[in-house]
Amino acid sequence: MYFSNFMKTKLYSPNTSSLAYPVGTTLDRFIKLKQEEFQFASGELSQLLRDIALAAKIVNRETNRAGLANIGGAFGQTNVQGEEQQKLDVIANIRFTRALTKGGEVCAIVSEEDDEVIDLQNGSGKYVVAIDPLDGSSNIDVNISIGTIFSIYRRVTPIGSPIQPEDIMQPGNQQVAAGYVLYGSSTMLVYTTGHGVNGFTYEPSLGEFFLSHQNMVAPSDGNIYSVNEGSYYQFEAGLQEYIEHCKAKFYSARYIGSLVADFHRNLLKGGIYIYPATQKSPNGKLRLLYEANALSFIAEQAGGKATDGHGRILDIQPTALHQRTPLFIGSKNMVDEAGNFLKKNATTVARKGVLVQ
Ligand code: FDP
Repeated sequence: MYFSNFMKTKLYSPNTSSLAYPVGTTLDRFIKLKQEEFQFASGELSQLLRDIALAAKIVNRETNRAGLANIGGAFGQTNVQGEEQQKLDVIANIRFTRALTKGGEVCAIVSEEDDEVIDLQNGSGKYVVAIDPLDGSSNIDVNISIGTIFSIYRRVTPIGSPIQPEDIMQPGNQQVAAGYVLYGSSTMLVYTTGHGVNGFTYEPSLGEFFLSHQNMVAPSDGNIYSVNEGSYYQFEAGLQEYIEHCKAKFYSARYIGSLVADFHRNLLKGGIYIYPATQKSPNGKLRLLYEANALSFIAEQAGGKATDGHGRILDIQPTALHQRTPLFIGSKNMVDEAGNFLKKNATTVARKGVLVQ
């Protein structure tokens, strides 16, 4: 009896999906195995993903010691090489730009930290990267999770010719890969190449990302809503109604104020993240090219949804480099429901009557 119970609990039951990529699969190996699945893949995208992972490890290291650097008073001063010590978001920008430049696969970078496109003058680079090197930067000083968000596009003009606006201003539905790094209680890299979403957890003592979340799937429903309710009176009527609806259903309010962290939690647990149009920011706050597009691609690949409250984020044709967009993202049914509230109340005046579109 004891033996058979023991056997019941201890018997190894093979999980066929995890057999393909067993525990212990490093990001490098995973990328290589995936590359072999695509006919004619040249390996450049794989190398580009590795470059990003390498920069992420360095930023992870810098993030972990940022507090100490502050205590030591080194920040804002010069280091031994006489270089100015810089804030973490600037450091992250330098790390990623350097990795992407040296890698050789990229011809241009759009970064939150740079006003203009960085033209790498790389005749052989066929990819364009849009990146927010360190998102949620207002959380750095208080030890709360922050992230990196990236989108990868194939340039549309011939390789070797000068970069053109159409190489840069591509809608999100043209992304060939996108991902984020979450510097949280553990550091994770999550990415998609349009064939599902996979997550890797960083093992600092080994210096490797290991596959930990294979084929991530966003629950189609959830009970978490994430929005800065401090701006409630600046929201349009439909959104105010939707928030009341969330409360009436006893949903949990969870808002870190760090997009990657809020998005990641809702992706795993089911929920909706909203950064809407407000009176202060009529186009929302988040940037289309290097925040909304990447996370929307991931959300859709995981079975979730992303809109600007009305239409699909990935179909927005960008018109400006640092363009903003409202963002409703997460569990599909929740995003649909929020959209229905907006539609239904489009003509209703918001409580306190501040924002009517
Ligand atoms: P931050 O300004 O700290 O960089 O991307 C901008 C962002 O953070 C998001 O990460 C975050 O979700 C949002 O802004 C928070 O904005 P509010 O303070 O207006 O809620």
